[in-house]
Amino acid sequence: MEKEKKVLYSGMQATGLLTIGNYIGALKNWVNLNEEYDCFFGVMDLHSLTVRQNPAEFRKAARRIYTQYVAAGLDPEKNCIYFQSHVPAHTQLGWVLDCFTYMGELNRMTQFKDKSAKHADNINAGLFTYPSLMAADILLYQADVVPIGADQKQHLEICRDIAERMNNIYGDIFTIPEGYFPKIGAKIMSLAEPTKKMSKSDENVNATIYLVDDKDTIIRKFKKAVTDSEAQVRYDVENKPGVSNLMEIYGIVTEKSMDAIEKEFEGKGYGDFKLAVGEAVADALEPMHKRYAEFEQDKSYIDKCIKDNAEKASYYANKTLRKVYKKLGLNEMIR
Ligand code: ATP
Ligand code: LTN
Repeated sequence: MEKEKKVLYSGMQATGLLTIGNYIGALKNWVNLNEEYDCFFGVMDLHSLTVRQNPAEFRKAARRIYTQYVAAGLDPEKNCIYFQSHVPAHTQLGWVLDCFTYMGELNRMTQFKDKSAKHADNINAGLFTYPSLMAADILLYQADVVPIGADQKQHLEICRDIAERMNNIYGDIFTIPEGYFPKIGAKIMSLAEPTKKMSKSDENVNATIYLVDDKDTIIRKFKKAVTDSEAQVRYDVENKPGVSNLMEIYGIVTEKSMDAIEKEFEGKGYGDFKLAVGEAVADALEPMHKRYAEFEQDKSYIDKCIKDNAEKASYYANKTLRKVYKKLGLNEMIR
């Protein structure tokens, strides 16, 4: 790869409805990174197969996430945004990396333990080897930087270990990626249980603000958010997790500090505060809703982006894959 800029890689699983947690912790921070990095953002549909999906819903959800990336401001002409399944090199390298990943390493992954407990009737081999496919995603593009949430740290560590292991045996094959963790908004909490992460797979729809929610729904959900009985807007994560979470959300969308928010709501009740948070979030999401609706009206623009970027991603991915195959001693294809 012509490495004028450093390469950045990230992605999200392709299922469910994106939440403001995904937006604040990931998507929002991805916008404009393309000025500093060559950016690749995947819609990780193959990873989603580790859990059973309804085909029709899955197809729609993955496309919705792609469109939301673009509607949130990621320019598909400046960022390579693509479906993981459109680039076969991911599974091809994934297999190779499986052969360099130890069972003991995979056994330690907390996501594997959590998801096996949650889906006890479907503990499949894909769930177990999930991290080596994720390593392939990153290493195919020779990524330098990988912005991820704290929950993905262990997966990045295993990716680095696999890459170092192969570099030690075969010489320089892969760039060793660094994780990048957002400082604020790294963990938006559930509105119903503010000591738990807001998650798109939460069954309680009131716990979560989805990016597709309209203004009334957003305000209604914030009104229901769990707080405390002190009736004072004060930032104290330990003793007031609910209020502090709302303050963080409000602070991020309005760019106000926690001090400024405390002053703004001095002497006011939670009713006023929750309404203000709801309105601010709805206003922040409005431009995205507009753009999303436009893309839905005319699907051809997104179609073209999906096609062009799959080709672009394949070009870079295949280059790394050919290099790996060659280093490993696989015979080259005769053309
Ligand atoms: P699921 O519930 O399906 O596990 P999720 O909502 O936790 O999904 P992921 O697809 O695992 O979302 O994550 C996509 C990105 O969004 C990751 O970078 C992750 O760290 C970030 N993210 C997810 N939830 C939050 C949250 N509550 N606060 C901040 N960032 C989040
Ligand atoms: N495992 C991640 C999604 C993911 C990813 C990646 C993130 C798959 N491949 C490569 C960064 C880089 C998740 O569950 N959020």
